[in-house]
Amino acid sequence: MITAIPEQNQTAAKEYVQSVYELVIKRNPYESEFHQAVKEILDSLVPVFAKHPKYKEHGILERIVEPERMVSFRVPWVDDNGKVQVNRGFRVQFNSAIGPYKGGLRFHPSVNASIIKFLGFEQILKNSLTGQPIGGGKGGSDFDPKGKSDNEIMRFTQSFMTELSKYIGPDVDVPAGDIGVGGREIGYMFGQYKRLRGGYEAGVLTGKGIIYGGSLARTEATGYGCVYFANEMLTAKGLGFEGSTVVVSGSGNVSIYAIEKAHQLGAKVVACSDSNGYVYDPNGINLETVKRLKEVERKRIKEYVAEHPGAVYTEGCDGIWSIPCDIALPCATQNEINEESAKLLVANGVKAISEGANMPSTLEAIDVFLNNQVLFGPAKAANAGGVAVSALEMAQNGMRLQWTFEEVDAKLHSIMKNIYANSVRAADEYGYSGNLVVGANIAGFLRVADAMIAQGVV
Ligand code: NDP
Ligand code: 2IT
Repeated sequence: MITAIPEQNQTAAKEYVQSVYELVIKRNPYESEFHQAVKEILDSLVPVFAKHPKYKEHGILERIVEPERMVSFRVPWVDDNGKVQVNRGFRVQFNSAIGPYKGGLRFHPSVNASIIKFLGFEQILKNSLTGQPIGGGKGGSDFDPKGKSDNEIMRFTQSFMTELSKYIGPDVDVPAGDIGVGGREIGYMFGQYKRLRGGYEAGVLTGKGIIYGGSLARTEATGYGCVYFANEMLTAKGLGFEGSTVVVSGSGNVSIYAIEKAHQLGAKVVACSDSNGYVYDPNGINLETVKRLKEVERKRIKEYVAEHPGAVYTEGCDGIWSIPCDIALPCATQNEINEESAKLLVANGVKAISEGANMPSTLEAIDVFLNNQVLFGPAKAANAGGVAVSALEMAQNGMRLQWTFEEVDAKLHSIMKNIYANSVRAADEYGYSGNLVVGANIAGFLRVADAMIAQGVV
């Protein structure tokens, strides 16, 4: 039910939220990605603070923007030439109001405190939206896995885990994968953690291999979930994937399974990319080729065209958004769609965007989509399927049993439907019908905020 909120409450809430945002900038200078994530969320929460003064009285905003803990550590390792290398490791334990810290680890040269904090901050509300008992965390390193041998990856991950192990545990903090961290890296980290602990704590990491405690459908979960979410938005408008043209950026874990599910639903995915460039295949992307090139051979997406002569490779990433499509699934990295790309997508008739990556659209790009009535599924809702199945992996580990692929997939599907329904409901209730950015932020926030109030000032 929409209840009218007095004008002066709105103004006061706006000023309050702005003052907390300014505090964040002052306290965390130069952290532009973190500022961006905080701005998007805080602006959405104005109607909540206008309606419910209790959240201000309990200092929820001031507390939620400050991580409970953040560690940064040295990761020394020796490369194949016998040379000592030093990387920097991070873990932010942002919020544990509704469960142990939960969130991925990213290995990419761009990783710094700002990127880890933006991801950790987003993760608080994303995890809350899943309805599962998981708090928000994130970590990673500026280590670049590209071009490294298997042995180098193992030595690095063992060194990384030697320090990280001091801060994590199945009831404390449960990392998983993200960019540059997949099954191989999780396996090496799990082995090292087990050796250090002297016990088999299966629930300490998720995304594990199926034979040693992993969940079926975790590999597929983020990509499938992103498509399930898009499908909810589309069917509500009488649209769907069947017969549509889709563009998916990236060609990693999230992209591959987004492409797979889009194909299963009868769409044609015509393009995908990596950090060097993109391929356009008017016949539809051959997913078996992409899987082999990326998951097995760890090659560049450019190699695709050698096997598919009808396809064209273009150097550079931005151009992928100039390809006309009905549905766009950005699944690579943050800020990959700027205002200009968003305008191009709109001009070419895009109907829906579902964000598989974290914060792939700039704030200006989001405005373009919302102002042009494009269906827009924000990352923390649309890509929550990965962490949701991670929480199902934790549950299976706790029970020492394994569900079938179909069981996990059915639970994932229903979680994505619930996230959509709850985001729609929150947007309606606070007077922002159709705006899932506001809806997802409010629905995610309320659960965490109420738990924080119940637990006192900690
Ligand atoms: P992967 O490492 O498997 O794949 C990442 C893909 O994105 C690769 O194709 C990579 O290209 C491309 N990419 C990475 N960095 C850049 C960059 N700076 N510019 C352009 N392209 C880039 O990672 P994931 O698929 O796991 O993650 C993709 C996105 O999804 C990230 O934003 C991540 O945070 C998010 N996400 C992941 C979840 C998961 O379960 N894995 C869950 C929820 C969100 P290249 O190979 O050239 O580096
Ligand atoms: O951004 C994310 O939600 C992830 N990388 C997945 C986190 C997880 O714990 O599965």
